[in-house]
Amino acid sequence: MPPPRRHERPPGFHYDAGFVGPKDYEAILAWLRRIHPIWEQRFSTRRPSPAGQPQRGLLRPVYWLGNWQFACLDYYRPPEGILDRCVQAEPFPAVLAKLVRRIEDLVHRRLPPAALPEGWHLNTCLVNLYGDRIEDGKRTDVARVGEHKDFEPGPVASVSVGERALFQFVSSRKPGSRDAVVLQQWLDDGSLCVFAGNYWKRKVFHRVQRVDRRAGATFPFPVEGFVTRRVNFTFRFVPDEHVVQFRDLSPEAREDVRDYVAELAKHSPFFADALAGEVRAGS
Ligand SMILES: O=C(O)CCC(=O)C(=O)O
Repeated sequence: MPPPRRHERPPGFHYDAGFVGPKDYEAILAWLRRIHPIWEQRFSTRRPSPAGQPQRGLLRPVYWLGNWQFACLDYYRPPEGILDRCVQAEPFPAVLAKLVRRIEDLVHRRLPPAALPEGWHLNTCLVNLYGDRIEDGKRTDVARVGEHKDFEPGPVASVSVGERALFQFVSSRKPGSRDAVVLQQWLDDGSLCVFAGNYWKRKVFHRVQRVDRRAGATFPFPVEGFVTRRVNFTFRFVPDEHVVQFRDLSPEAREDVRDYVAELAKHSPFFADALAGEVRAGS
């Protein structure tokens, strides 16, 4: 698939380098200082991994809002993968709720109603930490994400803080392939990027190729063995009926994620209550 020329770029991509104003930026930093992101394993530690896919840790610590899609439950992938995947999580803090309202207004202004799935609203947020992993005193840059698609229906919006990142859309899944790049955009500190529609969501893949170090940005997360220099918030839509409370997961899925929920519960009243809810329900 040859890259589209600029004037014939399919609609549905929007970038705003200065989306987050200074007050909101400060409020985001204040909120980030309160959370405790976690490291997840890609697959369940209790069931065998899929054939040919060895167990591995994710490249970066994460935090989710609205609902948590634990990697070991394999993310939300309609039409088949919708049950037992999206676990109710903390609501958005005020500053992110405010940004989400602005993004939803922008999307409604720019896209015809027919381009949005029924009930579309941004109720899910993945907070990705990018930086260096430190293991046995050795520092490794793991600030990237390979080619993938986001399967939640409708537009996806991403807000970035910290060092800028090279974000690319590619037409093939060949790792690192350069000639497959159909669009690239540096995602600046405080920027918004929205992508929507068949071409950007379904036809091509997206990836984060690398993250700069020029600004010397770092975030003081209490995550052992990791130095963060960029944080990305990816907002998505999961139909509300597919989000379940922890206690309502199947027994098998609950076993898979209970240790993560217990870890989150150490610092989050929301997850402490979710854990207690399981006991209250006697399940
Ligand atoms: O960090 C980014 O800019 C993109 C993250 C991403 O691709 C994802 O969360 O699916």
